[in-house]
Amino acid sequence: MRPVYMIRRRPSPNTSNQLRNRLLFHFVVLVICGNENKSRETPLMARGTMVPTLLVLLLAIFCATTVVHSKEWIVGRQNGWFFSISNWGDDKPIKVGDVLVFKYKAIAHNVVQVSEEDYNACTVSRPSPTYRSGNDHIKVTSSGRFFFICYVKTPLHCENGMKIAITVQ
Ligand SMILES: [Cu+2]
Repeated sequence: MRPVYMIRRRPSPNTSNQLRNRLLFHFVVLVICGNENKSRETPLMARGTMVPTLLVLLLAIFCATTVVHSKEWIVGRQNGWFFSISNWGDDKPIKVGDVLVFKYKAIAHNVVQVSEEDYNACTVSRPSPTYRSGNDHIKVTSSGRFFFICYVKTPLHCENGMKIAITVQ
């Protein structure tokens, strides 16, 4: 960046006060309004838009960071939501804000969020959130233990390990 002021002559003593006042005045103007020279060099970046632009950039970075922090977990192994996966979640550091993704053949299975008792008994004893799309995205909004089973009965899939208990940190 070019220096704002170029003093070519050594000022004489009687003009030094005047010069100092001019410098002070211009310094104050620059602090309040931004760098005049710079705004002339970049006409698109009008004087006074620098601060709002920086704020928007910081906000965008903040939002991007927030998005990066939440993670999608595809529940199960290579077949997704399937039999014999009940220990899949044991070592997963699933956090509040993460998304559980249940992928399966919608005509063959479903996902029911149940209580711990129903999970252990492989039953649905009360109205429970039920997902059937075959590509269910369930966002975790609080910490604790969450229980899901497949409640399709030909034979009962839950009893063949199509059930999962997930601990959210
Ligand atoms: Cu099933």
